[in-house]
Amino acid sequence: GNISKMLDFYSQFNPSPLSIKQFIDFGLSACERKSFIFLRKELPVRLANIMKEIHLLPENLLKMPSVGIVNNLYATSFEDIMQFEKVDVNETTLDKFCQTLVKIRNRHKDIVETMAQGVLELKESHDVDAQTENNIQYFLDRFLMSRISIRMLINQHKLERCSQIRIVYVPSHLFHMLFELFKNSMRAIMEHHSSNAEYPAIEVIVSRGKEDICVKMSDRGGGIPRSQMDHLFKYMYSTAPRPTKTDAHTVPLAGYGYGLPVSRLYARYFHGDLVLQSCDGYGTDAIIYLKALSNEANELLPIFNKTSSKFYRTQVSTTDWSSHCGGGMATRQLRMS
Ligand code: W6P
Repeated sequence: GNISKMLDFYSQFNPSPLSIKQFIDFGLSACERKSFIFLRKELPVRLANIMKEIHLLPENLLKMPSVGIVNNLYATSFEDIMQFEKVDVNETTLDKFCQTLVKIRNRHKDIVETMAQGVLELKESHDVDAQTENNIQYFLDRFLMSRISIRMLINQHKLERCSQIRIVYVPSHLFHMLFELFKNSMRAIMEHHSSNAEYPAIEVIVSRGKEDICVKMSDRGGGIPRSQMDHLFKYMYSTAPRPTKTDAHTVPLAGYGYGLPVSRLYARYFHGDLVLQSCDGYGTDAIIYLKALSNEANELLPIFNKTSSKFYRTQVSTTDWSSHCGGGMATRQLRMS
């Protein structure tokens, strides 16, 4: 119907990445009207881009009830914003728009858990092959990054309305990343030194250079085997028991094992990164890299196009190098989060 036509229309546009400098300048000028004009186009573009991508997911996953829920929530929010496509801009419009954004933000509050649930539903009902797992990893990175960016836009619009300059990403994104890293280090230390009376401290170094701000956290928690390293960032590798609903609200994504991959997305969102380096038997370094310059800190956004859709159809290549390092590490399960 009409909505799918609008989806086709808006998904043709590429999202427009903003820099932190632009977010700050937007906030300084505090022009709610300008912000509205920008968002009533940009939000549908970002929603449509990721909604198109949802439809490319493996069919088995698309059929899962939780993925259906996610799909419908996105469609509803897209329709909500369509109401503002051609309206006159006045105080009433601005008020209504703001209320709509709050409604959308609340509607999508638990969508990461719902999507994670969908992946669990798939895991429990089907054998998941490497190709499917690869697709899901690719999709979730893009889906979650899209969500981070949409929430950033909504939060910034709200702040413009309520006050002077404030920027919302630094505190909440940084909190999420540090919380996750401290949690992992602390657990590793406690498990590695369980019989000792004293635990080695976590060492944190913060540096600022011309280009980068770095936060390095070093623990002596016994480290991680090199073969396990990649798994730490895999959504499908989470093996911890399912949390209760209440847990999910007190701790960022407790139990779904999305803590590290999502933390890395927060770092990458403004062209930073999060990397781990470990010495098996000794300890682990985690480094958060952030752009020091606000004009270099641009949003990194997924774009729906031929390249992205091709990814979902491309076989994972396993044949151009010999395999097998032995040890069966790929199937050994690691408790994360
Ligand atoms: C560990 C495992 C880990 C993951 C992320 C951050 C720190 C650490 N330390 O042993």
